Amino acid sequence: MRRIVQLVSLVGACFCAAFVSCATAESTTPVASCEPNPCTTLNRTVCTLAASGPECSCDPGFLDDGDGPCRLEECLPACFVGQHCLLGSCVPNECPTPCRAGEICADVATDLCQCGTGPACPDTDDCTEGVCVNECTDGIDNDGDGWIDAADPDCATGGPEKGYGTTQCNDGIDNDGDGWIDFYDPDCSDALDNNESPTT
Ligand SMILES: [Ca+2]
Ligand SMILES: [Ca+2]
Ligand SMILES: [Ca+2]
Ligand SMILES: [Ca+2]
Repeated sequence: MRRIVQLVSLVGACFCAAFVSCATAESTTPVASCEPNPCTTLNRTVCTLAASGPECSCDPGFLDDGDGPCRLEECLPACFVGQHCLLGSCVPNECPTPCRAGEICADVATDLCQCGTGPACPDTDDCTEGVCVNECTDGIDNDGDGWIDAADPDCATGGPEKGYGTTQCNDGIDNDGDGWIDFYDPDCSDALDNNESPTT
């Protein structure tokens, strides 16, 4: 046994065996936990547990460009309202309550949506290129029922265009089987017409 211990000592290695004490083994074993957090370098305190042990990465808002300390993230030119800087690029904010199509999340903390530089649009309006446009004056069939703006019965009640109604000429069905539906059926005089069949 003495000869074995001497051999280990000669090669300068440390073999942990049942009959050999290995006082330095514990001190060279990687810390296998992020608790407590071993990452204490300024702006680099995010700990991730990898196979080789904890790895430290930059705090949110800081970048590791491979050239020394984590540096403050910045986007040049500065991001527009409704965006934030992420890994050097401007990306859209996402509010807790998703903003409507065309609107931007101006402030995540207060869940604030905007249409362009103005406030969020009322339900009757769409945000189009940063401007609130009333669905009943935009010249668009917003609900896809074929009837546009004033011709859509939904606009008679203030809008927005909400979809099909109950009359034969606004129900999405080819009631008379001639291949034409609602607005596209020449037998429909308007959306409130309740007879899609030809009149004789
Ligand atoms: Ca419309
Ligand atoms: Ca419509
Ligand atoms: Ca119909
Ligand atoms: Ca028809």
